[in-house]
Amino acid sequence: MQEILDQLRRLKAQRNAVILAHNYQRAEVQDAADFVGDSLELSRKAAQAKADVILFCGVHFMAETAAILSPEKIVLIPDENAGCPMANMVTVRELRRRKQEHPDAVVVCYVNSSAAVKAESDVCCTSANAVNVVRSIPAGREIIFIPDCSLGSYVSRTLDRPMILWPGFCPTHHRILAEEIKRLKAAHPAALVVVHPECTDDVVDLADHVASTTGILNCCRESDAREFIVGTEIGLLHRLQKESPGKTFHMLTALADCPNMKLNTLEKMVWALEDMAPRVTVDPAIAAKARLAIDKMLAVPR
Ligand code: CIZ
Ligand code: SF4
Repeated sequence: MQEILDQLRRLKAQRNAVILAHNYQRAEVQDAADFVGDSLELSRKAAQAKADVILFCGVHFMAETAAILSPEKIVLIPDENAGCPMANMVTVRELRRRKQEHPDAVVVCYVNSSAAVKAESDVCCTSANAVNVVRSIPAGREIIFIPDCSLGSYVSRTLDRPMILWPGFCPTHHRILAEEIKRLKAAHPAALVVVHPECTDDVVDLADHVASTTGILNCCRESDAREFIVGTEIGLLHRLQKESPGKTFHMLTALADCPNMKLNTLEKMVWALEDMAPRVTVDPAIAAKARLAIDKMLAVPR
């Protein structure tokens, strides 16, 4: 392990690279990174970094967002098969057809989507700002929310605002079951229940707090509670324990383990910097249009 970390450090200096890791990455990948965070935080870090190369340890759409925000940098991903099934649940063709059926609708696109789909959308959102993004759209305007029907439903119910939802979902978060919360809550009655809005409605309804990965980390760090029942991808446990030592975390299920996130390993990080591949690039015309939707999101007050 030490040998591989030394190799990584040497290659990082040689390539003038910055290593970014998503909150759901393997513990050792997170520990080897310069920054750990959610996809948008990481893309912003990438844009600010004075590096020539970004090694993005996450899934493909996240690396694409980094490439869109840093067109002058080389973006590498340790394993090019690290895709996101939810992002693959909407295609440009299907979206264009839906837009034709609702020509006046505003398309709000969760960042868990391809650059090409973002380019067909009006405004992006993350799980952290989805409620504010939708709130910023004038009442009366029809909204098509893609691709996550669970996040869409959470926003719609929070704001009491009907939206046209897309039938996409996160297979990992949908493994988290309401009955599991009830069982853990009975065993740990003092624990606070914190879940990600990619979970199903019945899970969200049982939570004390619904938040993005960064929101979950902040909530658990700042709360007076000592014990938490957490409903999200299990990779977050590493940062939760690191940032809130002494507190107890019950992850809702070990089955909420995203196989795509876990494809990135220390070995593949070394190979990527050695080979300068696999590279993630976005067609400039698509990147320019996708950037408009991302910038519109960034302009929404938090
Ligand atoms: O945008 C991200 O990083 C994802 C997928 C989740 C989150 O809540 O941070
Ligand atoms: Fe996609 Fe879900 Fe995996 Fe995130 S956890 S990359 S949304 S499948």
